Amino acid sequence: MMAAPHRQDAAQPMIVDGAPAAAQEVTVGQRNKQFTRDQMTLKAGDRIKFVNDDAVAHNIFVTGPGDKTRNSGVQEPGESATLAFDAPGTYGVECGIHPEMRMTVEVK
Ligand SMILES: [Cu+2]
Repeated sequence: MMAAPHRQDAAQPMIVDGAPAAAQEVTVGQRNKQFTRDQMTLKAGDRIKFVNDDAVAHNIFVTGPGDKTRNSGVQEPGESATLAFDAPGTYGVECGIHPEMRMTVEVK
């Protein structure tokens, strides 16, 4: 049995079993012209912080679901870009500068 939701205001996120429905942020590196992960599963609302650990500039280009695309712009060495994944679905992530850099993000 789940505990009854503690609800003070309908606009507040519901708290179930005492755990806040907080979004998580995970870090993925860009190193040697590769992402440090090639696949990742997230919950809706989670974020990925992409950190450029390389000596060259990178970029984050995200496709899907649907026609939605996002582009982080250029990340110089040492810079990061944080993107939220709000809608469930399968996302393709690549570097617009090095198209061989790819990862897949599954959002549940
Ligand atoms: Cu790149």
